[in-house]
This record gives sequence, structure tokens and C-alpha cells, in this order.
Amino acid sequence: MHLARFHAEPSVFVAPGRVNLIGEHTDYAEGFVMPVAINFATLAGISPRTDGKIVIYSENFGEEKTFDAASLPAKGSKDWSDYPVGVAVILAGEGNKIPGFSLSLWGDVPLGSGLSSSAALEVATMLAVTSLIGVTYPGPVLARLCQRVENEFVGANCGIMDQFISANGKKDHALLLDCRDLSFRLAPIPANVALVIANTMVKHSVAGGDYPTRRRESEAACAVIASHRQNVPFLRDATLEDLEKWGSEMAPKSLMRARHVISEDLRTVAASEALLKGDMAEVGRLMAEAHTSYSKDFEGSCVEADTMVELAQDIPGLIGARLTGGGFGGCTINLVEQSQAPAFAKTLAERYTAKTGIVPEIHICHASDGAHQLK
Ligand code: GAF
Repeated sequence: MHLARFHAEPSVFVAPGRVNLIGEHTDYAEGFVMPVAINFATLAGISPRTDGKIVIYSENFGEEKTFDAASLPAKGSKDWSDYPVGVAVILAGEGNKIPGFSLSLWGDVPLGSGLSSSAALEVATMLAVTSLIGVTYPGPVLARLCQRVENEFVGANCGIMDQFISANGKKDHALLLDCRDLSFRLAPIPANVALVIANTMVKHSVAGGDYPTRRRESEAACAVIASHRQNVPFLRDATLEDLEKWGSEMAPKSLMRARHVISEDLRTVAASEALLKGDMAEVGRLMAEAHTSYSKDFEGSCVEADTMVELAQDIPGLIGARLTGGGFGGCTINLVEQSQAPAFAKTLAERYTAKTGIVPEIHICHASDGAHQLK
């Protein structure tokens, strides 16, 4: 496709989407998350141009956009091209000279489903452009730059999780990330466990209303604690005892959001330890607790996602189920015994359609490698 359109052989890079096993809305509070890179990805093909233009073609949107490499826009324009252009803008801000290039993009990460299609797009483009200009950033630095694309150019106030796992994931492993210092630990996912991702078909968005509201509410709770106790810049530094002491000074919703974030950090670290020991029953139990906390205290779920989790409970093979990602729609993640996964997926889909009238998309996925060059 790139060759036919741009008459140049591209270098090709791939970056995966992700599913988060546990640790929701903890990343921007400098806490813990445990995502997995999945076998849905974005491909970016790049070749140099001599006319100073940046020409970007999206196979998914069937559209081509052209920019002048010497005068890139300062802000996004609420278009799919914001993500690749934002990469060039952030790299330019880092002192890199951005030449003209042709970029072609294709991806199969379902859009708006909470599986990080935007992070995959940013990371694939970031690898492509840095390779073209001959710069190499370590994985964690590359992830930070991609997060800045979202925060500073696209205008979505997300944390580091999605870009980090897309850049640094490892086949057959989950990654426990400390979002404070970006240190991480890999935990193998047993070969007899499948990742069954069930799309509620309710659209999810980070830039939209509820995500930033929840973030603000949880940060307001942190400010109350910080007014009493030193060294609590983020909820990562707070404890459940802090909430007992000063919760009455918080708006009730803020208290609930903070209770979710603080308890979620504890569950996420515990889940990574259980996974390292191969104690899948404990991982499943923690996922169930996490879903209840996400739904009841954080109010980050929706009727459809709660239904999808509920309907999974007594299907043979289930280890643990919860809503994954930024919330208010998107997908549930179900850890399921591999041998039961196809039957599990079929039953879940039938039950969900019978209950809601919606036909879900259910994917049996596996943990994949983070971003890399294909050719
Ligand atoms: C979205 C954001 F992009 C992440 O940074 C994270 O906050 C997540 O929602 C919630 O855990 O995916």
C-alpha cells in the first residue's frame, strides 16, 4: 500500500494495543498498573520525502493529510491525524529537526473500545519518525514522549499506562508498572490462561467528560489529605487511614474516588505478587474486588459493562472478570482457562445479547511483545 501510494519502500513499525488486568485510574496518581500488550496493533510505514511535506495516509479512515514539516500546527484539530502529527510536534520540541516524510498507517485495535488504539498509533509513529531521523529513545522515555502527545497536543489528560505498555510489553507476560519512577516487573501469564476481551460496544473516550471529572474529584481528595500531612503530592502516597481521618472534609464523591484509587493500588501490587506465584484464584478474586470498587466507588462503569461482568460469573473456566481501561464503556477483561475459552466466549456473547439486545465482539487474545520494527 505504501509503495503504491508513495513510490518508496517503507520501513515498517508495529505497536500493540493493551488490556489492563488491574490498576485503573491509578497511573496519573503515580500508583501501580498491570497491563498486557495484546495481538491487536497499529502498523506505521515511513519513507523520506524531499519536498519538506509530511503526508500521512490512514488506511482505516481512507484519508490522506498533508502538513508542512517546517510549520507544524501548535495544537490538535480533533482529527485522527492529531496523533501522528503530535508525535512530530513533540519531537520537534525536543530539539529534533523534523524532515519531510510519507507515513502510512493501518491498525486493527478497535477504536473507542478502551484498548488503547491511540497509544498504539502514537507509539508506532514515534518509532517510525525517530528511526527516520536517527534518534533512539529508551522504551520508558519513548512512552513519556507519547504521553505528552496526548496531554499537550491532543488535549487528553491521560496517564502513562497505555503508551508504556505499548512500547515495553512482553509476549506471554503482564507488566507491573510503578507509574512514579517507571520501574517495572514482568509476571508470566500461565500458558493455560486465555485473555478473553469482551467489547460492550458502548463507546469509550478519554478526552470526553467523565474521565477528567473523575480525575479532578480524586485529586481534590488528595489535596485535603495534603493539607494535613506532608509529602502526599499524589494519592499513591495516601492511605485508607487518611480517608478515615479526613474523609469527612471531602466532598462525598471525592472520598469515594480516593477510596477506589488507594485500594486499587494495594490490589494491583497484591495481584502482581499472586501472578508471580501462579496463584490465579487470588488474581481472579482481586479482579472481582477491583471491578466492584471501579463500579461502586469510582462510578467508572456503565450498565452494560456491569452486565457483562455479572453474566460471566458462573460460566465454566472463568478466573476473574472486570471492566478494563478508562471506563464508561469499552471492554471487559476475562481471565479464562484456555481449554474453556471458546465455549466461554460463545456463552458470554449469547447471554449478553439476550440481556441487552447488543451483539458484542469477543476476542480471545494473548499477551504480545511491545513495539518494534518489522522491516
Ligand atoms: C485510559 C488512560 F489513557 C490511562 O492513562 C489510564 O488512566 C486509564 O484510562 C485508566 O486506568 O486508558
